[in-house]
This record gives sequence, C-alpha cells and structure tokens, in this order.
Amino acid sequence: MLSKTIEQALNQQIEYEGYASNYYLAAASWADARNLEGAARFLYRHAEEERGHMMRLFTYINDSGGHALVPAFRQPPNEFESLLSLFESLLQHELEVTARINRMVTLCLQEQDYSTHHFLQWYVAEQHEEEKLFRSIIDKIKLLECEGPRGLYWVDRELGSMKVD
Ligand code: OFO
Repeated sequence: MLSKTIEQALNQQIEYEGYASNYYLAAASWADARNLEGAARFLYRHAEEERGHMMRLFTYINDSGGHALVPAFRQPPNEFESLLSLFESLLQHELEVTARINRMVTLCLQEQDYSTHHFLQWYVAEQHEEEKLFRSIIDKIKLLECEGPRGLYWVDRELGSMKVD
C-alpha cells in the first residue's frame, strides 16, 4: 500500500514522463520539418519510449492501492537552434529526470517503502543508459560538425539506424 507522500511523488513523475514524451515529440517534429529523417525517426521512437515510462507509473500506482492521475502537461520547446542544441537540451532534460528519480529513491528510503524503491531501480538504470546515449550523440555531432552539411548527413543516417529500446 502506497503512502500518500509516495503516491503524490509518483503522480508528479507521471507528469514529468508525459512532458518528456511531448518534449521528444516536439524535437522529432522540428527534425522532421527540416527533412532530418534519421533524427526524426529516432526522436519519434523516443517519444513513444517516454510514454512507456509514464505508463509503467500508471500501472504501478494503481496496482499498489493508489490512484494514478492524468495531469495537465506544460508545453515543451518547439524551436531549436541546431541539431546540436536540440540534443544538448535533451541531455539537460534527462539530467533533470535523473535528479528527480534520485530524490524519489531517497524519499522511499525515508518512508521505508522498499517496494517502490525496488520499482524505481528500473528508472535508475534507464537514466544511466539515456545519459550515456545522449552524451555519445552530442560527441558524434561535435566530431562531424566541421564537415558541414556532409557531417550533418552522416549524423542523421547514424541516428536513423540507432536502436531505441
Ligand atoms: Fe528519458 O527517461 Fe523517462 O523521462
């Protein structure tokens, strides 16, 4: 059974994962509108992945005697200066998600909610993978930046072929 404090924290995370999904959707649309097909494919799939993160929370809260609530979502950014700044802003976003997850893990230990603590370990591992992925994408973009449009073409191809789990 969830305490009200933990239920509220998990519901707040629903809002953040839904916002993340919309953030990736806005980024995908920005890339799509510029015919960056590989980047758009990668980002659309990532938007779906973030929705999956949100749905996991719905299931867990409702299976644990709580009530998962559909929140209002803030508007994500729709404009980016470049593909590099887009991925830099996504990495910043992921770092914020990691900080939020870590705060929830601390809260679970304070509340002695070991079930939710266990549930959140999946998110801890996922954040580690996502931060690594976005850092590597940023490094690749920077590496190929000096090649101009040709570099952008190769980055886009690479993004299109990347696996998203
Ligand atoms: Fe990008 O991992 Fe959920 O938010």
